[in-house]
Amino acid sequence: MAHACLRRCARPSNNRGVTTADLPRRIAHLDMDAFFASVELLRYPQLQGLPVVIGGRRHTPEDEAQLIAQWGGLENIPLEAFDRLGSYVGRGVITTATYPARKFGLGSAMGMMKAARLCPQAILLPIDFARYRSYSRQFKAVIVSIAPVMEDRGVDEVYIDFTHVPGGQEQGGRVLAARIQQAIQSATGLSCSVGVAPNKLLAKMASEFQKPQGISVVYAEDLQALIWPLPCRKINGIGPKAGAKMQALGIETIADLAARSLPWLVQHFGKSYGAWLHAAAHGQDERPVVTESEPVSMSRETTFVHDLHAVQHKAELGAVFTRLCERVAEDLQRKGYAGRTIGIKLRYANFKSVTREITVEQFTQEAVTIRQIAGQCLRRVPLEQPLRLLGVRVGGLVVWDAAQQQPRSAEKVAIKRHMQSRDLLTLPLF
Ligand code: TTP
Ligand code: MG
Ligand code: MG
Repeated sequence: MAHACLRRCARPSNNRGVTTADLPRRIAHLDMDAFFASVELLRYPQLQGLPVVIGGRRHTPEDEAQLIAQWGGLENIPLEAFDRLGSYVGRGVITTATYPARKFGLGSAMGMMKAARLCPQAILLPIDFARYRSYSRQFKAVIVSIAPVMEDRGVDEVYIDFTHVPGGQEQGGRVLAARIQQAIQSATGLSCSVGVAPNKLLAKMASEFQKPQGISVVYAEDLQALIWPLPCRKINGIGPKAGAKMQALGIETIADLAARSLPWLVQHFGKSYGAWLHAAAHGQDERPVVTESEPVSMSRETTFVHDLHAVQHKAELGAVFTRLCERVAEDLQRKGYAGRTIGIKLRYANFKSVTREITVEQFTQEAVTIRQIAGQCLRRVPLEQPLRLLGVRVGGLVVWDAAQQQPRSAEKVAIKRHMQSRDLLTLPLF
């Protein structure tokens, strides 16, 4: 099984702090409501309003085909025919639960056996990641068609810079938030919650205030009334460990944290985390919304059907190796990149992995050059043991001007990015 991999690094938009037009910065955090479960309910509308959890098995196309053949459509499956949590035996955890299931105390990451004790009648649906990813792409495409400065934060959430978007300043951003909410609802049938605030930190907290289907607007002057009463753990960046330490130090709420001096926080939490805690407790966060990412490396790897030995299967391995280099070169050329750090990855039959890389003077996107340098890497690893996986990677990428055989100028890169983002806007949603 061969697959391609693209590693990316973030590139910030240039909207930092107050903008050139002196509009106050308005940043939204949008998070889908009970995401995996809501996507499932689109195909099983008969489960609306019921406690439903997603977890355990994987949904397969074969299962689905069989159910459709049996019932003439997924929407026709009677409630009695669905699996119930009470009959689950195993070590699986819940990915998410519908809001009716949350009334029983069910939620993400809870063991299913424990959840079954709390709500045995809850309906249990298998997981279908491909479908959630597809809906994830759809709702994000809706957002960028309305507000183009969007930062992808995972399968069901994004930050959006509202500052310069029509409606983004009206009622603190509520008008634009409602427009986006409706557009997502009509394109996908899914609901979401939005928080709008002066920065990402506060927006992230605000999006949780009125879930599901909520819009919460926070202004800088709301800090004391809306943010300070919350427990410290509500700050994205204060995890279980830091939270426990704070509790031991008598700090429960964000107000308690804000009451501590900067030197005190630095003394107890270290220089950089202490300083960050101080700023966060005072609602300060200058992070820009990161709209695009540039790949830092591209790679191809393959897991062999049977383990291969370097001597015994020399010809076969060599052919696979060359093919991997060609595939990486094709990826680079198609996407317009070149790199000068060439690396390999091997996994032995005992699952131990090794990597080697060599950085050369000249950037390349040519299969022959990649093959030659990757070959040098290969000579630097032990090859006594049989191999189960082989991979080739090109890193240290730059946007490459193939005609001039040199990296593109910053200006041309900016234009290329602009064209790419325009393409995104014209993509069909489905
Ligand atoms: P969340 O946004 O945390 O949760 P949610 O969308 O289900 O519910 P809410 O309305 O509170 O936002 O996570 C998004 C999806 O990520 C969620 O539907 C399932 C998945 N997920 C897991 O698989 N495991 C987890 O522990 C969490 C937190 C989420
Ligand atoms: Mg969510
Ligand atoms: Mg989320």
